[in-house]
Amino acid sequence: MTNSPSGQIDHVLIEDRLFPPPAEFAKKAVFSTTAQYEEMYNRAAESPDEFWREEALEHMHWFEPFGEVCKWDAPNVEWFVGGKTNASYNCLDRHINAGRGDRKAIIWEGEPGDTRVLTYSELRTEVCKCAEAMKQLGIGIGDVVSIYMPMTPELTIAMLACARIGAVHSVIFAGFSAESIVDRNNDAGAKLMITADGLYRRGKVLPLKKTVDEALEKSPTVQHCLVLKRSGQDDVPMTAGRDVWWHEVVDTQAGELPAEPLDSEANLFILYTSGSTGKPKGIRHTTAGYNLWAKRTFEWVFDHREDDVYWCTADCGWITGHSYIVYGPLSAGATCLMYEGAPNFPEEDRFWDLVEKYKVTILYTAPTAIRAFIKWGDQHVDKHDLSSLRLLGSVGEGINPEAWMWYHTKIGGERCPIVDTWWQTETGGIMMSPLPGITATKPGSCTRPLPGVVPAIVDETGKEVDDHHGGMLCISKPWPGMLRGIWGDEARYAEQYWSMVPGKYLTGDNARKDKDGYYWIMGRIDDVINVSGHRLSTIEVESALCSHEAVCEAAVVGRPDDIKGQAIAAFVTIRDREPDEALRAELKLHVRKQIGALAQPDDLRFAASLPKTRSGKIMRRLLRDVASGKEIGGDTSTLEDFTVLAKLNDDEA
Ligand code: 6R9
Repeated sequence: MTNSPSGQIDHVLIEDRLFPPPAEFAKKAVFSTTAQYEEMYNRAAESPDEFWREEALEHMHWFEPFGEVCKWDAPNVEWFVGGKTNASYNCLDRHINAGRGDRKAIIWEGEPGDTRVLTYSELRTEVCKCAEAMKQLGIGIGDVVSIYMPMTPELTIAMLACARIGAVHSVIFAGFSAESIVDRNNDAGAKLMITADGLYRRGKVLPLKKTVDEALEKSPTVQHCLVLKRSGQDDVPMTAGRDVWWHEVVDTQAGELPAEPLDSEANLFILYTSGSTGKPKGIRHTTAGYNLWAKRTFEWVFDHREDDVYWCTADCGWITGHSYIVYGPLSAGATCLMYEGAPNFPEEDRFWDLVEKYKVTILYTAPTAIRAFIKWGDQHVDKHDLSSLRLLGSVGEGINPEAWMWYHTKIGGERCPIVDTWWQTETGGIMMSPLPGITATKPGSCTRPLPGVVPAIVDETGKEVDDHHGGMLCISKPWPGMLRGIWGDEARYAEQYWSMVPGKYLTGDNARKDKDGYYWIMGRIDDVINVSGHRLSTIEVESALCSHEAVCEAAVVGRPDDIKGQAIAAFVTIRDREPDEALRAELKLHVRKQIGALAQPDDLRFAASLPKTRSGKIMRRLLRDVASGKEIGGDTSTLEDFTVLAKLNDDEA
């Protein structure tokens, strides 16, 4: 390991296990030969206009044809210029018109165990009813609708209803506070709010409408509130003239509204994502390019087939829910399981119970969930028959090799490929991932870019760096699913993503590329730790900690140090052991053995849990403040559990 020149990162952890795709899987896969991928990748890179023209014509409905394929004037882009399409049409009518209306679209299970199945035809009827009601409430093209709902079919219905009439949805995760709703409503100028009376979470009912009422006092642009009766409490106050019940205004409609032909670049949705500091930004996605990207990446990465039962465990309040619960799978005509509640209700085996009951074939979840399952113990998994599974996916954070191995053996029975999918709210859909029929996987690597994605790793001056070290990950060419801007703040869009390396999209992540051309995400740029001039990535040190049998989760941050510049502070959660000084010393030594003295944590704290965003990402920014003894600053609106912060301050050992 050498002292790293500016911009480069020292790659320190060696992981060279290789898992070729199972032969049985490869035989029937969408991508079954490497040559097929390479041909497609090269064509997309060399003749993007021709490639995407064919893709768009084959995979979407066009009310009016587009002319130019891609109009690129960095940082502004238009795809499929002048064309008219509709995402709800592509998700519903396209299948129904092709005689596939009786296929199951959504198989839903509520937390209390109630169930509902909707075919594509039934789903369209519900979407039309909701769209008709929204129109009566004065909503039309370009109006923003905030959706704050439990994971019920009506959440998908509301999103598609917006898409049907050209309204722009802004889904707000139904765990956010009234203050967060206010910020988002006001930033977007939302005209309508859709919510429910209550939400089930671990057997309790959270009063959603109460939170919304509080928020609406400070949301002057919102004129109406449409309320779904989900939990059935009696004491839901309805404000006359503003609030209406779903069962009164939606269920009574005819359900036959044709989809509005919308411009390719019509705004489809805004999704707020936390900036590392400052206020959340509304990432803006438009219709045609996003829709095509979600559909094709879904089909490529999840190797989708007619008889699959696909389950993405995300919440629709996260981009993963948008692209891989709603727009991707439904455009592809998939049968999707949707689950409302917590993974540990009534017991820690709920997910495995669902997989067995509905014979799920494709499961897409997040490392944070996988690490929780490991902590809860194998006995919950062992009770169930998981033999229906054929493919597993991961998203949201790097998956530590140990968690990858557990997922592979315990859940996948060593027979299911794992697709570790790297992407962002901003990218609209998956950018790098194994293709399950052809890619030999390495635990912890998202492997290679999908067709249409041209990555570059650069240093702080924008120069491409030696691949084996690491640097900042950029994307060099526009792709159809890319964000079109930040709602109401185009200057911030240009500044944040396009100013540092002109002409290239800056992802904000660090990455390195290995000798096989595989990419390894090394964490956020802001998270790099500089120890005596060596720039270390958080994920590698965390993965070393996680490879110790007592460690469940680890988060590593830098804190100021007079001598080394930065010292390493680690926060770990453990299982099957009591936290004590002996374990602390053992874990520090473990990292030293795995990586080297340089990466040995100076501080190691045991924590009951780590602070995370709602989508399960560890908030290292907060831990940095804790580690350096500072007040916790910045935006904490996306923090999942505030009590975690208090607990982190008193070391438990
Ligand atoms: C889809 C989503 C984006 C950030 C991204 C990166 C991290 C996501 C990852 C991953 C390593 C993966 N991330 N997937 N890191 N490996 N497979 O998560 O979107 O919520 O916007 O987060 O998440 O740091 O930049 P979003």
